[in-house]
Amino acid sequence: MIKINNISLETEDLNTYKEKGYVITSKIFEDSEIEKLKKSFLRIFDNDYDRDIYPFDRVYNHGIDNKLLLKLNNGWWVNDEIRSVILSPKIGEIMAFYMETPEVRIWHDQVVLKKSGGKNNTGNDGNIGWHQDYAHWQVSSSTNMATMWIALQDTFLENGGMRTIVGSHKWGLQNDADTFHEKDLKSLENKFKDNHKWIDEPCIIKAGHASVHHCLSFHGSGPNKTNQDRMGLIIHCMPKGTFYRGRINPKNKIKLGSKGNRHANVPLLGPNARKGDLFLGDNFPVIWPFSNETEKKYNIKLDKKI
Ligand SMILES: O=C(O)CCC(=O)C(=O)O
Ligand SMILES: [Fe+2]
Repeated sequence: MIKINNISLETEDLNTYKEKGYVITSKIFEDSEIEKLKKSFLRIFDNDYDRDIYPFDRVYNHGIDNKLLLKLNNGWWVNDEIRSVILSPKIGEIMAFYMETPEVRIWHDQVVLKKSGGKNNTGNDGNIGWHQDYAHWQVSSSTNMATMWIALQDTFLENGGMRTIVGSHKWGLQNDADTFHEKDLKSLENKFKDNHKWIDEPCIIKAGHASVHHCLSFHGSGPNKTNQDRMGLIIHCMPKGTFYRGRINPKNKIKLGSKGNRHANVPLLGPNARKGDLFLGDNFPVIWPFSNETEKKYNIKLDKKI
């Protein structure tokens, strides 16, 4: 089990989140816990899993020859320490505060490791394109979803830390903004800037702290030019009542590339999934408010307030 600090939730921070579209939290994980999580990351990318289940998504490299970005969705399925973080009511309470909702469920997590590239790394391979998360999640009914990005080391521009476009969550959903996998930040900036103010601000996060960003906030990240890998544990959350919107363009054929209109979470609703179904059940755990059932159901010990 990973121990999680009790942090105080201040109105001032909520106001920052609402105004800028993101906020940096105080220290949630002590260094000892961060070290454990780093080991979990390395084990995951070594295909060393704690459970009989195997990953929801494959471990893959972005691009054809790219070994700079390693990513796995739903690390909580396969790694017990990550499971104890993702399901923790302490995380749930923080996310409930920012989404201003009485209930928080997990959409999915992401285990992301951006390899050290060294100071000569100016290439795009480790980049994550400017995108809006909700553009990838249009099957969901809620644009009030939010993400916690937990830094496992000091994270800043130089090691390819995440950057957000301040205030962009107020622009609404932009066309074709499901561009996480694109690499050319400059051309994406030109595509999305339009008449908006493009205020590119790095999320400077100390190890053990996290950022929380709104699902309509534009964000992306550049090359890691340090000699250390950059690791981030990412928790995407839904507020109370989030449901499946059904096929976005029911008349269109669903193709593998139909990105925002097609999401791997939908098959998790089962073969009878219908428009209006809540993203609920074992695949979408309720992490706030805490229920005594959770530890038994997911066979894990959680750090919780007593
Ligand atoms: O890790 C990054 O640089 C970006 C991650 C991201 O897109 C997210 O947390 O939603
Ligand atoms: Fe994102």
